[in-house]
Amino acid sequence: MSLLLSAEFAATAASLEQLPNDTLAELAFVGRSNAGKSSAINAICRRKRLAFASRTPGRTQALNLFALREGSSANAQTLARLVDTPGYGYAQAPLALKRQWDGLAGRYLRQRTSLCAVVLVSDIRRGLTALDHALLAWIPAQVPRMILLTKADKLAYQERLRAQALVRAQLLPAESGEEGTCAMPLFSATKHWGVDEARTWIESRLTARPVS
Ligand SMILES: Nc1nc2c(ncn2[C@@H]2O[C@H](COP(=O)(O)OP(=O)(O)OP(=O)(O)O)[C@@H](O)[C@H]2O)c(=O)[nH]1
Ligand SMILES: [Mg+2]
Repeated sequence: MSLLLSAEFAATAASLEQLPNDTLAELAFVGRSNAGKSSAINAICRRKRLAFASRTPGRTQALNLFALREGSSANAQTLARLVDTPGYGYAQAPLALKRQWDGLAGRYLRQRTSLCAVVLVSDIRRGLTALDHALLAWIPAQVPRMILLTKADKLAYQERLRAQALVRAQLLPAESGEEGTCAMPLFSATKHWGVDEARTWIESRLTARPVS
């Protein structure tokens, strides 16, 4: 069974100090406010309300951690974690909230040594924004990343392919990290498109990092 199907809510952290010890591999979902991060986590973990998704931008305001576990529930051992992060770029967010994002999700990306991969969730209709580029620059070079082009169901087939090609062209070479390539699956949480591809990519990155 896929490790991702064992996901359970583990903790919420409103500051880096509240995070559990930096020992298990963690994979973070990042992206603009309302892009579809929480919905993507639910689709990938095949759960309806593991991460809280909402039409209201700015819904996720802390780091939410989900434990991926092996074994029966009585003595299940946590092997790795998924992290849902607050979205950035919500135009109406007060400055204080924007600073809080920078201090929380931004610092998490730059400082968390157990970060083993990042999934950047991008609404396919928007392409990469200046904030997405800034975020990609923050991710340490050795950390692999994938760009989930979500809400692909909102575009017709040809438009989807055009948008995907545009994002590929927008991506600067350094933004792919040391892996040199960046997977960019077309994704839809509602139609379950790209879910298997995302799951395979995530699992291979989580298991590539030895658990200390
Ligand atoms: N049609 C469609 N709607 C989606 C998809 N993914 C997410 N949505 C909708 O987009 C809205 C935002 O989704 P969330 O998953 O809450 O987005 P988020 O990135 O977690 O948002 P914040 O936590 O506020 O940053 C919700 O109304 C979802 O139902 C998708 O693939 N297709
Ligand atoms: Mg969210």
